[in-house]
Amino acid sequence: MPTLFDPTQAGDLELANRIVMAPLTRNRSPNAIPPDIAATYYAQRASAGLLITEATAISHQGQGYSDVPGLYGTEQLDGWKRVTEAVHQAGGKIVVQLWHVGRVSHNELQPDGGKPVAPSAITAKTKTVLIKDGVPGFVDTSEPRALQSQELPGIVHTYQAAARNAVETAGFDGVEIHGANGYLLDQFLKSGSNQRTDDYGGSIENRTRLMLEVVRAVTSAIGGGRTGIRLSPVTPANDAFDPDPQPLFDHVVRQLATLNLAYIHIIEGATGGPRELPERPFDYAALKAAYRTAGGKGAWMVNNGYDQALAGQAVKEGADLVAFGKPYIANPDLVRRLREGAPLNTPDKATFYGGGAKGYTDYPALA
Ligand code: 8OZ
Repeated sequence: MPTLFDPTQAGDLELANRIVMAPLTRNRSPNAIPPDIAATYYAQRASAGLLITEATAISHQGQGYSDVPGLYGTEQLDGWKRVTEAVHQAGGKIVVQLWHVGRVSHNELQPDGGKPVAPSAITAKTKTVLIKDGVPGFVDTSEPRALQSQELPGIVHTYQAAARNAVETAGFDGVEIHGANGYLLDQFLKSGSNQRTDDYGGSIENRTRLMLEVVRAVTSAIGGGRTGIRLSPVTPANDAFDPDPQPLFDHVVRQLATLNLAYIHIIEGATGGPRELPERPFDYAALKAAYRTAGGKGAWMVNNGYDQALAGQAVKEGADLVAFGKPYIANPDLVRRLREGAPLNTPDKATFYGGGAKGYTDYPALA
């Protein structure tokens, strides 16, 4: 019986253990360029089997928060190159999370101050982070405009270009497509945000179309074995809602099963919150069974609120990888701490979003 600490394979990625650093937004990348200390931050955490970067915008249009990084400019790719080199030097593996926020944005963050884009012109009841004079603050997201169907191939192409640049130029081991948490691809999946009447709205097949086009474009550029995807069937994050998530997500994973992905990353329950939502029931075992029955061979990665005991149990019950979020903010040597049953440092919420080294690279490892 494998444990959390045994090596494994996810597609083409050979991982030293089954502990993953979840993607964590940190808002420390002015002009969308990862700072030099990002290399230190990620390298400090390189004993994880896999590091997933913070969500990283594939285009200016895909930006929704102040000071989050991108993958669409030379200096951004150079910044990431410094990160991947430091992580590889420390013996780690790192993939970048490809992000288009869709409607979860603000005019001030968009090209020419324009409207954010979305499946439908429905404002998300959520907030984004704007940093003014160095001080982060939460503001309402702006009213979006509905994407025209002829704009969608350009977005698919942008995901593909970002994936290619990530691997070929920035030196990443692969990519994770951000299909979760109420951002663009999740907005298309769920009928609460998608009221389109073209081929990208209405039926489950239609709402799934954009995500699958993106996955196919990315895998054709860099290979399925270096591509993962993150999904959040029931999270209320960013006003995401679908009245009938089980058949929707069972369909999504059955379709993904044919694309030979490295891994499927599932957020169970509310992102960063309760694992069980009585008002939004969901059968995760059935989801995994749908994927395996359809021939899916990718690693099954679970996330949300895991501690040592719950993670050990998940691996016993057949999870291949367990992603830890907040514990990784405060514990660069989380793998060692979990293995030794050592106490964990407590993350400081005040320094999650924005700032510099404090609360970023200064959490102590065990002596
Ligand atoms: C926290 C703050 C801003 C963005 C996500 C990318 O939830 C995020 C995010 C999280 O996936």
